[in-house]
Amino acid sequence: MIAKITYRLARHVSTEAHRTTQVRRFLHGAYFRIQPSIQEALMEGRPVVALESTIITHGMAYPQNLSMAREVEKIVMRNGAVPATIGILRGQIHVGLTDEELQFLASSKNVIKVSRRDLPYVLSQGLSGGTTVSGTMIAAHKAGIPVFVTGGIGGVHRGGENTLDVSADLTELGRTPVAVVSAGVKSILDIGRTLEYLETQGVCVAAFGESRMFPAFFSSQSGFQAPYHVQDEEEAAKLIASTLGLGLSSGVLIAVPCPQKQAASGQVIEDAIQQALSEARSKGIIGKELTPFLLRKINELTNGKSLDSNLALIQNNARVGSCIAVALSKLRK
Ligand code: PSU
Ligand code: MN
Repeated sequence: MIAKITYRLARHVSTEAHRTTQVRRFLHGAYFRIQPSIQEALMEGRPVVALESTIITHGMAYPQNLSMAREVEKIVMRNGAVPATIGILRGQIHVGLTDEELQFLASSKNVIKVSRRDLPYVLSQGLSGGTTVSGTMIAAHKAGIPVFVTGGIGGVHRGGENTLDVSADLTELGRTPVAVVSAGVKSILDIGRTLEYLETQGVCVAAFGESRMFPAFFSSQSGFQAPYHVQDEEEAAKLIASTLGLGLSSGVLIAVPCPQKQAASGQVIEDAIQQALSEARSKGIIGKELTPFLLRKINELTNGKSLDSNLALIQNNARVGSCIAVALSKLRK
């Protein structure tokens, strides 16, 4: 009996090994490249933080997008982790970008915003693009990076109960075991329905720090409570470790409230959001163009105030996310 089980196990392991070899071949082949320094860090069990690139290609204008991307990488390094900015160049997913590659993505006008559904087309056509939270989670998971930092994730758009405009970020969180550290979701979205949908998708959502409130990006108060709450990076790391340890296929959302100073400009930005939303409606802007349109418009209407807050938030998330990655790597040793 035991021999039979051992045999089955051995067969399973060897099929697994074969599959792993094949996957590796694929990973290092035409479609996927991990920067050697990042690969090394991963093999040594050092903390790595994944970073997205739609925020660079479609979330902010040049050259602020470039300085933001460079600064965020520096913050990750200063906090003891290795940054892995993820993007697509000429049909190949890159985990880790050189400064030249960052410059290219930041300054190109015709790169694509790439979520899960866009990946096959962009890769097969040899195109370049910025990966959204959804696209970046897929790449981070394939590379073996469990912690990913961004500004805000996509969600259920206002009116989404009729338009069905629900970001692929939410379904990705339901199917890919990566922890996303963000400042919650912007109030350009329907925050209540976004939280409901995350529950349906089986995503464990936790507010980070003192407050139990789910933050709304520019404001630390969304009016909604987060289902769970972690005090510090150690508790956050334990939460991620239990997800990975159980082999759950779903991800975790850690929502970090914005620093107090940024929350002050919250009302100004809230008014701009209302105006941007009504402009998007009257212009008939839908689909993947909607989020970039709203972000651009809000920045214009607030004379760059929203961009300043955006930058401060991302930097804060990068610091918190790196500390979580460091704490997680200690737990796994
Ligand atoms: N929210 C922001 N800034 C951003 C995005 C969202 O405040 O840059 C980007 C992220 O890359 C996110 C994507 O994954 O937009 C979501 O787009 P959509 O709503 O089309 O799913
Ligand atoms: Mn959408």
